[in-house]
Amino acid sequence: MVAVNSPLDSRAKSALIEAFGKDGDGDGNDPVVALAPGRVNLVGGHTDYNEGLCLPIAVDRHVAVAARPRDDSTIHAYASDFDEIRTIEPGDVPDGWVAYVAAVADALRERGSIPGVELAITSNLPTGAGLSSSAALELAVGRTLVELGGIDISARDLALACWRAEREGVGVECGILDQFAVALCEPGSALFLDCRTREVEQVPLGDANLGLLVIDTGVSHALADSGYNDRVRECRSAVSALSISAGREIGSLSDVSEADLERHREALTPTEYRRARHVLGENARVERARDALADGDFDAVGTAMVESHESLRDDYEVSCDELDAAVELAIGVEGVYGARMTGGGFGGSAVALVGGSVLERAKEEIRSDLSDRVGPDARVFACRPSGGVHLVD
Ligand code: GAF
Repeated sequence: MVAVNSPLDSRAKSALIEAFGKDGDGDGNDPVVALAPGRVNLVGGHTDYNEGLCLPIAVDRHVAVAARPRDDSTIHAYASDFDEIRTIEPGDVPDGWVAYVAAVADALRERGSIPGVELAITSNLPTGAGLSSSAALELAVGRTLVELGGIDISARDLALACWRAEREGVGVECGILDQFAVALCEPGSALFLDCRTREVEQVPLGDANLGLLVIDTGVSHALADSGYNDRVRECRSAVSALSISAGREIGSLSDVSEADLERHREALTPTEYRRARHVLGENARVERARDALADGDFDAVGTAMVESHESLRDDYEVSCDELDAAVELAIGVEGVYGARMTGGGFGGSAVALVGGSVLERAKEEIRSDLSDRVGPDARVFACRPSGGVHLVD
């Protein structure tokens, strides 16, 4: 058994040996180990696939992958959380967690030669909790594969390859938020991401005494099975209707001004109108929150977070009772600047921005009411801003 208290990267190495033996079929060298973080998103929900803006922070919960090469092209993958070994050949389209491994390997084969590998996955990032565990798995696998394949690729291009893998290999029509956050966040900063230009700007948190609390509702979601792809389609149909009404090609909802949206409101169904109103308002909130964060005005960041949650709940309809209750609970606690759902929604987690000096007290206060107000499986934990995917010695 792998000791649960040892560092995650050591656990991944031990899991590799446990699953495949000391040397396995590999070359006897030490394995390559990558750590990829989860993320929270301060503001900018469901804007990424609308070419909009986001403001994520990577957190210090990770997926670790330890891998060593084989002399064939087969991937043997072990997930310690499921205690399961799966074997995949190039081009296979398997189900379950290994679908992410297969899709990333296939996407990277377009960039160079990927050897067969034995790999082990360990994690302290909850899955299905809206903290980007899928992207963390993709990036951790991808980082080890490019290292073993000797492929020269930037973090940004690795993120794009993993994004394509999730869309084409797993069937989620996601935007680039998660893969970019997991690849490009830097310790001590939030990442201002423009999903149209795919340019990023680090927004330093300075020596601000800030804390993050994650409230995992315990209501699990899988994007592929949730209403996520429906929202993507609703936004697409709003764009088509607006293009016809305006008599010009509109690329995305982020191309539309609030005045244009009102002018062409009649061309949209009430649902399309509310989806569009969320996206426009959310982009504006991200800009406000980015400026406020840079100015150290955390009350203003918190206000943008709460407005974001209300818009996701009422206009975008991706929240649920447990997420609403988690946000209500958090914003009632002294020292909490703001809170909102994070991730795709329909379950998962809320994130709260909290003054660092009151973090422990706020966490305990939230914890004491969690099961009554949010649900029996809910839990709260503190996390710190972290850096993006990296190799560990
Ligand atoms: C999920 C998706 F994967 C992201 O692309 C993003 O759309 C997010 O939901 C909502 O902002 O995490």
